[in-house]
Amino acid sequence: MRALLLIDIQNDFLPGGSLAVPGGEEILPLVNALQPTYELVVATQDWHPATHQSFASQHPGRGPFEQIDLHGLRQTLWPDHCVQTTSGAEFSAALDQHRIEAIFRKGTNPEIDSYSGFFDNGHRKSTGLADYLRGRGVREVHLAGLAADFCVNFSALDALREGFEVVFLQEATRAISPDGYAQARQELQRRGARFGAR
Ligand code: VGL
Ligand code: ZN
Repeated sequence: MRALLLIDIQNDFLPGGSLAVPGGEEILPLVNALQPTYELVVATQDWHPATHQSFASQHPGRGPFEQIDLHGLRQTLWPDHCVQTTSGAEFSAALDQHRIEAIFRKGTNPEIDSYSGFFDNGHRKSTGLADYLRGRGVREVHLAGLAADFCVNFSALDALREGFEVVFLQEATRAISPDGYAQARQELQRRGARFGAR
């Protein structure tokens, strides 16, 4: 069976948010229209403590979008975003939530970032999402949400690694960087992800 994964459709990634993805709000009508066509809808939620080390604010002298080494991993520094229990971390009020059966939170460990809904960026800890999906009989995962070049991309890569068929719903995502997205797309296609509408 097929599941729809809604990645990080949260206020901070939408207009007025601290890390707004260009055009992010444009996906909402499509995401809502798609949901009833899937047997299972699952969401991820970026959920950082205020001291998360991916925040530029935690590194004096550094600014957002600079790169640093964080415990051996390359880390892009971000504006503070999706801080636990703040309105920026909430799902968009325009997102229909009534069909979402489970929410997987990520990015809770302040020392490591977590773009994928399946694992942290070092693949050290699983969120349990892959086992949950398998337990529900899912074989095919369709992805939508924000941002195409970060959390949707890394979730798609991990879904492939976990052996799921992967469909990247490109009309239902938007990217932070067009170049980053073009590269991500090539790699995903090389690994067998399909792109397009459902
Ligand atoms: C994301 C950057 C930092 C995303 C999350 O959801 O794509 N990007 N945290
Ligand atoms: Zn984040």
